[in-house]
Amino acid sequence: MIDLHYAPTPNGWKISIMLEELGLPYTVIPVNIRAGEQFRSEFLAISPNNRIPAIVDHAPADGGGPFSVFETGAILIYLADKTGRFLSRELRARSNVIQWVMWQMGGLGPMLGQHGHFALYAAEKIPYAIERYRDETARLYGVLDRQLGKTGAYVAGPDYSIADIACFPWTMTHKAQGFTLDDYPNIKRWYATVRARPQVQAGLAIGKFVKEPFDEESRKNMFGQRAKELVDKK
Ligand SMILES: N[C@@H](CCC(=O)N[C@@H](CS)C(=O)NCC(=O)O)C(=O)O
Repeated sequence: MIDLHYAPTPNGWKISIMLEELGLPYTVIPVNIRAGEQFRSEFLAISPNNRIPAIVDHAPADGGGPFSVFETGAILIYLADKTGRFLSRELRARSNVIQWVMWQMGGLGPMLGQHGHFALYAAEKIPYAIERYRDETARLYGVLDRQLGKTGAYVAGPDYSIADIACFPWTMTHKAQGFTLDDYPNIKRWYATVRARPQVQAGLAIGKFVKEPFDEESRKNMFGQRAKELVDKK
């Protein structure tokens, strides 16, 4: 059994989608990040960066005790290795998938996250920051569109992989962030294919429960973090 410490956000959905794709039994443990539950010491013990999602595998392949994993890229690779699915064992195909997972982790996720922050959430609208991250988002969409044009199928090649699972939930934010997929025909084709997968739909349906109003308290919990306060705030 796997515990999924989770909130319904693009990073959370990567792992709920992966677990649905794999058909592994799992228990959802909600972490209300708007209420500051990511600072609880029990959660920090498995996710020291105070971010969701994280998993605890109670039956790891080495037969040892429960094993926890944080960071979605690491969780996707761990689950793929555990099951032998969505990540080839062949040298080049495996490296291609990992390259695009890293691209998502270091580029697509953080840049779209910052664009969302400055364009949609920040109380003070700073034109330089909005423009900087909007340009970077557009550049990254261009990179993804060219790659999908090259493969003609999925992000890292002909097969659906953890690279698709990593990228898809972030591209779901395109409308809210003021982008249209009409400008990116290869992403548009891929997006429709991935979204139609029943396992993706099932993953996205997990945990609508934790959506709560985004109020001043949420703003403080999520945007007022300073290094020393992180440990055991709650
Ligand atoms: N690089 C991390 C990012 C995770 C992340 O940013 N999670 C957000 C939700 S999408 C979060 O937990 N935010 C809580 C906070 O900002 O305190 C990963 O891929 O796991």
